[in-house]
Amino acid sequence: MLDQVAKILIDEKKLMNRVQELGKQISEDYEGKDLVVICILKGAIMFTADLVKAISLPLSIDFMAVSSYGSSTKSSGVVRILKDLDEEIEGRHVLIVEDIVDTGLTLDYLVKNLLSRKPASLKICCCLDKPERRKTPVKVDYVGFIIPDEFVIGYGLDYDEKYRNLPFIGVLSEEAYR
Ligand code: PRP
Ligand code: 7HP
Repeated sequence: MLDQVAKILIDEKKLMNRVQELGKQISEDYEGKDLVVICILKGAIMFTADLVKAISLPLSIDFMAVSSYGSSTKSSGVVRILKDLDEEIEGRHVLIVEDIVDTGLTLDYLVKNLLSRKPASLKICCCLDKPERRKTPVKVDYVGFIIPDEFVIGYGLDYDEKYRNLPFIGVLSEEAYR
């Protein structure tokens, strides 16, 4: 699998350090609040698992699965809900946790959808932000890393459902696309 990685963009140590910083900031910001962390499947699983361990507050975790990429490296622009939340979020403080914000279409859809359920507040925490690719503006409250316009894999991110289990963020080699 490693021979399909052109380069490592963010290594495991850098990821873990940044996750700790984000967890500390989120713990301060949500002190005394009823916090629901929403992990957007599947890409955000690794990031969410590490992030919630770095948050020193009582919280609940829920999951939503949406898809806009299918098996390609390009967003289809059409967001589909594959799995909805188990819990009600009305009156609660909601933090969406995503692996990456790219075109912004997924988060734009999610924000509109979740705001219609009347949470007390709604914020976004993303591990990676690729601002050059944005098609619609999205206000991301907590950002792990800003990255260039390269297709990345690992730490939850896939290409055709593979490479999610790499412990770092890497760039996929051109041979792997073929
Ligand atoms: C990926 C990623 C984000 C979204 C970001 O999800 O996990 O949810 O794309 O792209 P955007 O900003 O251009 O909308 P994907 O649909 O590939 O599903 P996955 O998380 O299951 O891999
Ligand atoms: C979605 C996505 N999935 C994996 N790698 C990337 O660079 C991506 N951008 N948007």
